[in-house]
Amino acid sequence: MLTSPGRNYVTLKVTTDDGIVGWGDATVNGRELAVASYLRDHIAPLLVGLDADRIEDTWQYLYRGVYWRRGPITMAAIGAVDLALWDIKGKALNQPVYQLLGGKVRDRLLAYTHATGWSTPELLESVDAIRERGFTAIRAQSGVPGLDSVYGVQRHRDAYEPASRGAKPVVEVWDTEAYLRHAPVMLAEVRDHVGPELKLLHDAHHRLTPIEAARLGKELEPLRLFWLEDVTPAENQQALDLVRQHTTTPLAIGEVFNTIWDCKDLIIGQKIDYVRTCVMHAGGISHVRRIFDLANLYQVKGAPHGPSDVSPLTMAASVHLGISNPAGAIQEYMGYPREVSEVFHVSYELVDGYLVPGEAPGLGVEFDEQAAAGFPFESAYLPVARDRDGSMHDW
Ligand code: GCO
Ligand code: MG
Repeated sequence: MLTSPGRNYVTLKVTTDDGIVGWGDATVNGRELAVASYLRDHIAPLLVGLDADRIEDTWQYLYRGVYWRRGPITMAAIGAVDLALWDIKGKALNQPVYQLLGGKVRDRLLAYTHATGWSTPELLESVDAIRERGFTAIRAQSGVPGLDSVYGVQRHRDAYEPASRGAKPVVEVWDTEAYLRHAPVMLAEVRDHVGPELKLLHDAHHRLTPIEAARLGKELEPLRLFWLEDVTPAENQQALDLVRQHTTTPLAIGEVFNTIWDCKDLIIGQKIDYVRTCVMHAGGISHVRRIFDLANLYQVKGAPHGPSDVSPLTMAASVHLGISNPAGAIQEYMGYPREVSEVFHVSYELVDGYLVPGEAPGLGVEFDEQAAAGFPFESAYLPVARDRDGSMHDW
């Protein structure tokens, strides 16, 4: 089902013969209809008659049994089925999913959220407000002098949403040099303001070349960032060799990856410190726990993507995995538009900057179909970025 409580979500409902309902998230921001069609037209007919108990076999059937493997749409669709089947198994056994994954290895899962301000004073205000909510890990993003729009910040607004409604993507103008002049100064002011203890994160959103990324990482070393995220476009993994040669700033990458094959070389080669693969976008709990287990061998930590554009069902799955897997280090918790809580009733909780899964059976998130119908889907896109000369840049 497609619904738009403040932003678009795709939700999968799986019902067993004995009436147990499992919910899965299948949201791919700006490509919602493609994944909805993949589920409705290509997966739903295959699920009829399968045994809902056989989560792993269903995963293998939908992944290995299909010639055209991988990719964001396919893997999100498989992820949605996987989430729904874990939800069903938990409900059938009357246990929260983290128990089925082996129980807790930590009492609570560290969370970080986004501070955003167009100017540095606005950003510092946002940082202070977030600290007051108890967070000890914060991602800081600001505007860049000379640019009208920048990833992670909304001018004249204190909330940020990456997608905007409309039939076409908004075009943003990007200037890497302006960003590289400003980001170190802005982050130094944040570090000065918060002192040494706060875990400070920053996202470069795939925009830099390897040498630009190396320079930024080196310049930021004195600020002791918790991590610097997505410095270069994720496809070119060799870029990280060069970045690593020049900086000890910890690197996080992986929100656009969708299988273990996308991150195994980075993990084994120890080219990253945090793997950010999203629990739903990479085939669900059944697959991402394998990524976590591989990462754990190499002291790489799991830090799943958790923006507002994956639904609370994915957030819950991340919390169940993170609390029960040794690799689970930190969870992104961007937060949701207000209306989301009318549609998704969650049992996980955010307490003093940490997430806890709650004891409801399954994933612990109920989807209110009636409420969802009150928020019809509206086409929305992520922006695109162009350089000052008009050529496309990585957004
Ligand atoms: C993050 C991400 C997101 C993405 C968004 C795209 O670190 O949370 O970079 O903000 O831009 O998920 O849909
Ligand atoms: Mg990111």
